[in-house]
Amino acid sequence: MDRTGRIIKSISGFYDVVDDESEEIIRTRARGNFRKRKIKPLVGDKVTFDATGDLGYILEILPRENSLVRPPIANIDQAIVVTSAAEPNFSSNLLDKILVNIEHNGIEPLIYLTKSDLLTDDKYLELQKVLKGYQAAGYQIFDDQDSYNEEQIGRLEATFTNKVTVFTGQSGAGKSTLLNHIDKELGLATAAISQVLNRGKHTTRQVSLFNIADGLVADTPGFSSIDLMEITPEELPTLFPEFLEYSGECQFRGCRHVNEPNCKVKEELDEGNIMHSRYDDYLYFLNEINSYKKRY
Ligand SMILES: Nc1nc2c(ncn2[C@@H]2O[C@H](COP(=O)(O)OP(=O)(O)OP(=O)(O)O)[C@@H](O)[C@H]2O)c(=O)[nH]1
Ligand SMILES: [Mg+2]
Ligand SMILES: [Zn+2]
Repeated sequence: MDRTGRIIKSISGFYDVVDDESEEIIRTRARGNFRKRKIKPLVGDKVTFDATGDLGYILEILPRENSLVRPPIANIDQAIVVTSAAEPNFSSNLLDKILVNIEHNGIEPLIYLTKSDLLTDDKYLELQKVLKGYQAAGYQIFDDQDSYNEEQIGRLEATFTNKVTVFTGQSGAGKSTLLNHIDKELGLATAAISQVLNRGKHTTRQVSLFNIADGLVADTPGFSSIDLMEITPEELPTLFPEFLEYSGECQFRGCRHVNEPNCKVKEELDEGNIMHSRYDDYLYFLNEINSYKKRY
């Protein structure tokens, strides 16, 4: 009989699958007809497979709840957006872009600040105020000046239970380092960003899922930029949870909150209840998405 399991790792054409029943890890290949059908198995995929010999074969990929392109992973419940205060410097534009992409896929984002030990106390307090704005917008934040504060790490770990969690964010933000602090046995490779820039490649090269705190947690390769190719101008305002809170009170249904009269979102912006940096990024992304349309 076919067995079922989940892909936890992909290494040059092979997929390691954990059997749902025995919890045994079996190395498999994808059936030849996947390529013909242009289907590529992803880490996180639930599959049926057959393993009579040394090597198993993935027979079928079960329907995906969701999937991300960057990082490539499927069936995720929540994303920890690892955001560095320095090296690389904090960028609200990049953070907002990452959040919009995650929201687009119906995944819950949490924001975890790293490297604020490299800031002066004044700069840290300034950044903390910005992050409190994200908290008010509806995001859970982890912003201790010591990224590895035990109480905070415990609070993060408690969110992993019975979920699939992906660590994502810029290359060098500290995803693998944070995971090594959570589970001392992982021993994931990490590197200072000066070395990464010299080598011109990312330290983590593949997506892998680990068992932590009764959940599955993925380390992934970071990125330096992402795009908004999959998002339409109509969808964009719905990916800012704090806009959604007020958009029902805009005069026009489908209000884009740009130049429309009696726009509640713009009123709340003027009242200081919506962050200017988030609204500015919204306009910036809207412009970017409209410019893709012109090109294609
Ligand atoms: N001072 C300080 N350094 C940190 C902190 N977190 C990570 N680092 C350092 O930042 C560098 C990059 O960390 P990594 O964990 O390799 O970053 P990554 O996000 O996994 O990077 P990729 O795998 O390329 O995506 C390492 O030298 C870490 O020691 C922090 O909170 N404070
Ligand atoms: Mg890494
Ligand atoms: Zn509006």
